[in-house]
Amino acid sequence: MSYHFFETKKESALEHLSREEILTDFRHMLLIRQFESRAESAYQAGRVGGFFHSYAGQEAIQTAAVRACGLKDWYSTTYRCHALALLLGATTDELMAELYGRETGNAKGRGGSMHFYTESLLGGFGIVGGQVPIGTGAAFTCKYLGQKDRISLCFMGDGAVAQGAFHESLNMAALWDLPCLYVIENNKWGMGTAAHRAISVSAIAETKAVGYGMQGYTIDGMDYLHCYEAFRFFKEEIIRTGKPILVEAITERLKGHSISDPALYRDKNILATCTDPIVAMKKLILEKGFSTEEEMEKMDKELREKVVASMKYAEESPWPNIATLEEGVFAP
Ligand SMILES: Cc1ncc(C[n+]2csc(CCOP(=O)(O)OP(=O)(O)O)c2C)c(N)n1
Repeated sequence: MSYHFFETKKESALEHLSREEILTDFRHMLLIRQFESRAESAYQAGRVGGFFHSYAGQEAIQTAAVRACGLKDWYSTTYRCHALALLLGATTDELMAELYGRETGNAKGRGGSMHFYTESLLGGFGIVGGQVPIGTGAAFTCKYLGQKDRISLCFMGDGAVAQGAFHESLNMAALWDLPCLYVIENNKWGMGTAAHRAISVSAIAETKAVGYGMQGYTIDGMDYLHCYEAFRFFKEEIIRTGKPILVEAITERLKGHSISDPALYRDKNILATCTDPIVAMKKLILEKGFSTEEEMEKMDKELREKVVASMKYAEESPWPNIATLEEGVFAP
């Protein structure tokens, strides 16, 4: 399928981003990939339980969004939440310990892989579309408190747009002029169902936005510079107009839906030929002379060691005291 992407200029992104910022974001992307692959191996070794959804392949989107919008906005996302938590300041120690179900974990071992949070990340959500009303509420807060330079970024998968909560939230956000940036990360699959078999329209954001009286855009989620420029523009637009925006970021998940999914329904040739955002970023850095192959390999090795050290930290951390099991959790 061919997409009509929002137009951005690479040169313009390079004018706004310093060498240090690009290298920092490359480092973030490598850290996310290392975290996902080491955590996956811990899962397979029986050290991690529950669900586990890897963000591998989608790194450029949230890395660029956080770079363009900053740490002060509100963020919400799906159960595929490891990357956003890392980008918003959670440590590899606390996240790995959370996966291991330990007291030192990000949610004291209560949430596991799908429920990471930070001061500005309102959580990963296990219910498809569950975070959309939450992200909308965060945008309402910004407006209610008169925080004119603050927006809410709400990430979701393509599967969420068929949910009632999506419709009600977007209608309300448009009606009340709420500063919300809704980002559909279209990795082309909702579990094992191809998006085109579940969603009645293509160009999801552009088509659906019209029905809410919003602006809708499609972006290439595999291209960091393009994503950065696009997110910079979206935030500026939301602040300028006070109105929400709906975006579809076309991407590819490099793994199955979750760790237990071997993705046998998927054509392996597509994966073999699709862009890896990290490889693309490496190419850009080499082209610009921002770093060398050796330096980048060294960076990757350091990050691997950092994540491996976090596995040791998690392993050695205490289990939650059984007497506190009901503390900090909500169950009706
Ligand atoms: C309301 C609800 N229905 C069904 C599920 C089971 N479920 C979990 S993930 C998923 C697919 C969602 O796909 P998508 O929104 O495209 O996100 P992706 O996993 O591809 O990032 C489904 C159906 C759920 N968690 N919540």
